[in-house]
Amino acid sequence: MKILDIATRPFAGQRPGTSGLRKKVDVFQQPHYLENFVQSLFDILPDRAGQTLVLGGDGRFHNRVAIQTILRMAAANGIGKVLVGRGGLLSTPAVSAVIRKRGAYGGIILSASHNPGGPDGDFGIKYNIGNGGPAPEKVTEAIYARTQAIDSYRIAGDTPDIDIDRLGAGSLGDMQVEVIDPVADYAELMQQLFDFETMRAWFAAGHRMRYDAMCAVGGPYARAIFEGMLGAPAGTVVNGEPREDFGGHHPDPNPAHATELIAAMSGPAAPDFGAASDGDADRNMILGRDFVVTPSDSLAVLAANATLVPGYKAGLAGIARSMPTSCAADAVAKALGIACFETPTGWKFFGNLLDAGRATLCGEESYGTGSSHVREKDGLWAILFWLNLQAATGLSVEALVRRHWAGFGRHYYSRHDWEGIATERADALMAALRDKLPGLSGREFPSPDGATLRIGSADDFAYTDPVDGSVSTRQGVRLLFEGGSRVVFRLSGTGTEGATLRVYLERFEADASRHDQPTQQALAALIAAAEAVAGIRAHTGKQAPTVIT
Ligand code: VG1
Ligand code: CO
Repeated sequence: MKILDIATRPFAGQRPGTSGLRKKVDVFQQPHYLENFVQSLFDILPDRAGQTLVLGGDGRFHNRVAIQTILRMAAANGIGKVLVGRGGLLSTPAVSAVIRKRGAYGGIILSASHNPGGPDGDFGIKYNIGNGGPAPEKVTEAIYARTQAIDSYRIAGDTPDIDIDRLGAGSLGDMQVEVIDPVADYAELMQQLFDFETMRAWFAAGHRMRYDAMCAVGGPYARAIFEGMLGAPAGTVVNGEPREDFGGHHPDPNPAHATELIAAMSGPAAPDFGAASDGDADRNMILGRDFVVTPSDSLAVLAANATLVPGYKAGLAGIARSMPTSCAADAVAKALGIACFETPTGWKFFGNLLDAGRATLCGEESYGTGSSHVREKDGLWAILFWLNLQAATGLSVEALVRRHWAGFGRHYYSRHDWEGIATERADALMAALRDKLPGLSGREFPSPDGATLRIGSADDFAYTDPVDGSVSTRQGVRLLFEGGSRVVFRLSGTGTEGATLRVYLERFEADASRHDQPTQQALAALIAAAEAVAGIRAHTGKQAPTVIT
């Protein structure tokens, strides 16, 4: 086996964002680009020799090519064994589950998550560590630093492609390659957590569900679990075949992009339960008939009812949510007498809390929910949790949420995304906001119900990890209003075109007679206050948000 040393300076050189390195496919197709990132990763793993890695992706365009390259590089870098998902497929939560179950050293996931795929779409790569979770900042920073300095990489030359479509063991030089069933370990874990009998009975009694895989990697998992193990009728899973371009879908499970599912869930003939997941199946959207659940509410409802599910019947150690996620979960934690942690955006910040046993459930407003069963957010897991709750209580999705609001109050919530802003303009907006921070507390805004909306305090969120003490600053500008309303501004770290400004809006309403307002109307005064403070239109030159969820 020949080791090629390429002497040209490669150029990954891009700071990994919220979740790994994400770029347009043609950027990844440049000579040495992927190789630079992968060699930089191997270089910062000094004890990699002989170790086992897990490798798979969401099946998007370039997945198969990248897998062969990574296998050759792993062999040349002394990796002992690679477990590859058949067809190159593994969802993000499945990688996490496989790493943990098999005691692997780490894993490489090929995905740009909910970003569109295909030759003109996006590609991405992320590294997970031995606990099954995303590499923490010190690891991603080390990879980045290494990409700036390396001038060669190691790759096994002259080897035929590994057949990744057939299960079983093989080798590449001295390295073992085992092609594994992408679903088996994951499905087994789900059976340990949820009451499959009760859920089977729910389907047998005639209840109906529609799960939209959006032509992404969730399909094979959903087919095996819902239609296979739980006896849901064939056709419960739609768009279930993973496609390289996601069938032209934007595999982002939210009301703006999953329009087909929203339509199918409306009207008296709609199924009882609707759900979708994203490109790499770590996100989830939950729907009832004519009813959409916000991700922040979803986390709170799961937490409040967790003991109905076998895997959580002993109760929760704590809850963790990302800072922009609504405070609905905090209300549940308070009632349960457990801690609620507030972390920066990105799943990697939950890892230490989960490892230390201080949090059991975690969630983000961006359609991400998960628990201590793996170290990633987990789309199918969240959907099974909701299914288990419906089957155990006999209540519909809407009834579960309404009962929750009646008990805990309602946190109206929305996120406004302003996409495709010129980077300098977005940076200028954030810089201006940060400059204004000291003068913001006490500022008042009109509110339609006559009560004045008043900023109690404003800051730029900083987080000190309660487990290892590491500090992350500049995680989003927060306007904290008296009475609990909040507006948060931050720039996306996952986009590939210009900048995206995310504006997160939240208002608490205790009064049950006021739980039926349209969300945007309930948040109108806050939306106006956000514009008044940040001058979004003037800064961006845009008139309206691109996506409202
Ligand atoms: C977005 C979400 C964040 C999520 C991240 C990765 O990041 O807001 O909550 O953790 O995507 O999710 P950003 O920086 O664009 O706001 V995934 O499904 O893309 O791995
Ligand atoms: Co994702």
